[in-house]
Amino acid sequence: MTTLTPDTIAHLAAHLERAELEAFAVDKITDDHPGMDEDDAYAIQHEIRRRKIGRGARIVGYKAGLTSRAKMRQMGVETPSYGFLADYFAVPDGGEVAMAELIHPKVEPELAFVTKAPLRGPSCHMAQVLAATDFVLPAVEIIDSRYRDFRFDVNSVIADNSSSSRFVLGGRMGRLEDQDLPSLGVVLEKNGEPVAFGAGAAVLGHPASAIAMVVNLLGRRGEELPAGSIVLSGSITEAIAVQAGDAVTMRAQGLGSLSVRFR
Ligand code: OOG
Ligand code: MG
Repeated sequence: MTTLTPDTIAHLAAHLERAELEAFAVDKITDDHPGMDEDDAYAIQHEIRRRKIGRGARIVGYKAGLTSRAKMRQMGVETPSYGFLADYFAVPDGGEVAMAELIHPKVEPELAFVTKAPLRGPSCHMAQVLAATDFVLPAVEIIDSRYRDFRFDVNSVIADNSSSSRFVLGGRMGRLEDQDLPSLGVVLEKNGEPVAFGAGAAVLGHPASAIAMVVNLLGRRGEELPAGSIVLSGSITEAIAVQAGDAVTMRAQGLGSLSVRFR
């Protein structure tokens, strides 16, 4: 049940999307709307998605957020969430991100699932996710909260598309038959120094659980996850802040590596 009026939802979506497109920080929206609930927050996020589609953007998939203890602890938010991924968020492996387009980005090592069959909630199980997965790939998500000082609560961050900003896929396609995802190790390096480490189990015990969670939350809104979607698992480690001049590499056990630079 939403508590905000359709006008307020549209206004807040326009406000947060402008902050994204013009790269400026804003106050968290729950300061002015303390009574808003999770349904309001997703309604705002979906209104941002609708605005982008209206301008010709394509939705290529979704991302799970706040699915590891490391992330929950870092952000002080304990509720996993999702956001959408638009086509222009994608950065090629080895590519460059212009700091001028972002506010205060951070990088996160994740696993991307690419689906070959549609998935529908509300009772999607991890096993169905595995059956519908074509392959997995290492991914670096670049998050960029539109909120001042990267500080928010659960409903503010959901409305802000769960801080989605850019993502990089790379490395090698992994077939699930060959993978032990909970024990798959990852290393994140910044300027050649290892800065964060983890294994797939950090994400809800098994990264496929995070994909099931996204499908079930989409199902609550009557939406299915189409075949051919990219879904990011959520960060395995805490997120690492980056600045102009930084180079970031993710290494994933058996799945190669990928890199991105910030200028
Ligand atoms: C929210 C998004 C979190 C992840 O992988 O956990 C996220 C945030 O921390 O800004 O993308
Ligand atoms: Mg993430």
